[in-house]
Amino acid sequence: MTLFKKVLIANRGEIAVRVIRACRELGINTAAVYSVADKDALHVRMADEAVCIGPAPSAQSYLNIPAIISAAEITDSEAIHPGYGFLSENAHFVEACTASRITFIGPSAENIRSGGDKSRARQIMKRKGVPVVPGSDGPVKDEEDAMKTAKKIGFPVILKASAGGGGRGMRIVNDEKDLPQLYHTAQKEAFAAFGNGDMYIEKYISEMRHIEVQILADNKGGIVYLGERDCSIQRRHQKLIEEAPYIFANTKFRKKVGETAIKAAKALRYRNAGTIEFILDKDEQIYFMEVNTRIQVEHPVTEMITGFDIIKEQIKAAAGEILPFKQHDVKFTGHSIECRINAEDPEKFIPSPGKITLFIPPGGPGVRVDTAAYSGWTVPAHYDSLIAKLIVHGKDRQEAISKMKRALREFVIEGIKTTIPFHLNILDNPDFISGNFNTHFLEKLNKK
Ligand code: MV4
Repeated sequence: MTLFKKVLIANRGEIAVRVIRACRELGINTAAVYSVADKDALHVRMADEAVCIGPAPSAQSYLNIPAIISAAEITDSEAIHPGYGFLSENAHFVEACTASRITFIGPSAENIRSGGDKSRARQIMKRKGVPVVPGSDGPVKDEEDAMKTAKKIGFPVILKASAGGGGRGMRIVNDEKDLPQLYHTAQKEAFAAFGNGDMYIEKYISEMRHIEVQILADNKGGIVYLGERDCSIQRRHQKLIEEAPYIFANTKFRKKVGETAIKAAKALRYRNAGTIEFILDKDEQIYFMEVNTRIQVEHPVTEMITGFDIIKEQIKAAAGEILPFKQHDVKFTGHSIECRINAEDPEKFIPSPGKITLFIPPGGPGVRVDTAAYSGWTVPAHYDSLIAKLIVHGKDRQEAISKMKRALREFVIEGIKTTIPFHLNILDNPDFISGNFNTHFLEKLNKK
């Protein structure tokens, strides 16, 4: 089986660098794209060639489908890796690639549509016997329908936008009398953000952990799970710390959630890498929440405990190779944690772009840094503030925490503010250390 001769990377920052590295190891040439604001970016230097695709605003560059397809054509790229964000979950983009006979390295357009329509994904899962939280069967018709469903499942409920993401169009309703108002504001918000006001309802699970399963599928029906991640440490729907495995997972739990994820993926005839997100309630019951049809920021923690290179596997699967291993070949070793380091004020969480005057990343045993930053580079204000992912691997969780603290202290980033002090604080928190946390950990921390 021959892989691609050249892959175009339709992204920037650490994920573009990560994909270039995977291509290099596979002997594939790379073409980068960049905006005017990224002319000095590391991904541009690292790729074999680079094409400027437009001005700084992403709508005119990294989201510009004709510019990216043209860049693939002029560089003779056979495939495009979209990374995460930007065009990674855009079904039209997948179709534009196919129309230009370029392979999209990722799931099918149909997979992306199913994942993006959250009420439909939920409905499909319910019908296929994948556990879902009690709630509506698909979207609700109107406010009256919403009320009827809410009364049936009982308050509190959570209203969610079918096209939702990042918490927009989402409202918790504790009392029946608040539903009409909250339904209308949530729907308005959803319509403004996504151009789609479809809403669905679920029973609100107040004490949940966010557990997700990495899956990998070839184009011939082969599929494996690479274990779960705990992504409960989040703030305003932005994950800040992720780890694998889930601290309280035993072999039986891993098999149950893994096989449930495969059932969910099979229901969608899923291809390539993806993630099935679950709610884990206080009684350790799992419920399907969403499917993420892209490589995720936190994929490295899974790579660290399984030894697989998920990006390389994505590329091989997209080239038509069948999965080179079976479920029983997937072994889980030790514990991995990732801290997302953002160019932000660690107290106010507001962006802190600017010139990095000194950048000295940590190293040593069990430490991995995925970044596109370097000394003298200016963090542009136009994009996401993620500037580095610090990932550690230890024999157990305790060793991973010690390594993370050591590595965070070693990390030198001067000239801008970063979230390193925030992470050091969390790693000393007794509830974090004992594993006594859920998705509301950071909100509660601020109230103490
Ligand atoms: C939930 C939930 C409780 N019950 N669903 C979904 C998207 C993700 N970003 C947050 N989501 C949640 N879905 C049910 N059925 C709790 C959350 C949730 C949350 C909700 C409101 C405010 C803050 C939150 C933080 C984490 C998780």
